[in-house]
Amino acid sequence: MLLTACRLSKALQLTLAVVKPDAVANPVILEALHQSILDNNFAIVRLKDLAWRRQDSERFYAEHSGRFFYQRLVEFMSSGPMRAYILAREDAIRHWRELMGPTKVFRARYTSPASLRARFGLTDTRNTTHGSDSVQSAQREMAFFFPDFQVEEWMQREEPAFRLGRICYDSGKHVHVLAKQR
Ligand code: 3AN
Repeated sequence: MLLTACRLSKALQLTLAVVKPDAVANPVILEALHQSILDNNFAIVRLKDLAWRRQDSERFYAEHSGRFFYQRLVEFMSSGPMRAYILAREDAIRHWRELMGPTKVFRARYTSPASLRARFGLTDTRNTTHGSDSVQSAQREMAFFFPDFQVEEWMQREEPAFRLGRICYDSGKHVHVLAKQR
């Protein structure tokens, strides 16, 4: 599949997206989320299925350690398998957060009924997806989940081809690859 709609002059942005354990536990929801990523013109640069130990969860959410929901959050995020993505798109961070919808599921259902959290979220903790909220957090979070991924190298070597739509979707690996690689 060529991303022909994405012939852009502005450099693509990368973001880290996570499908949380509540959604991975339901194969129909996991598939619907994956399809939403494709339908919303994100290119899938990396995909990884993984599970966290409690200490991974505590480290990732250290900034929330004083909050009332922290214990609940770290337990939940280490309670089962997750799926992490590196996504590329123009303004990927903003677009992915818009697609997710507000943190609180009740609010999401009210203000953004088509969002992922409105459609699939269960509670404010079990709210289906995560997305980086700034360029800095995207850098940190991509390194956390994909320590071998080199952002600068990808921007130099692959971003131009991704931006020009010279990619195709590998339906076996569920990621986009440079068209010449196939
Ligand atoms: P977001 O994921 O929308 O950027 P953050 O960064 O404020 O929201 O919160 C991180 C995670 O902490 C949320 N995705 C959610 O799982 C959990 N969380 C945030 N606020 C609450 C809350 N009021 N009650 C329960 N869990 C919450």
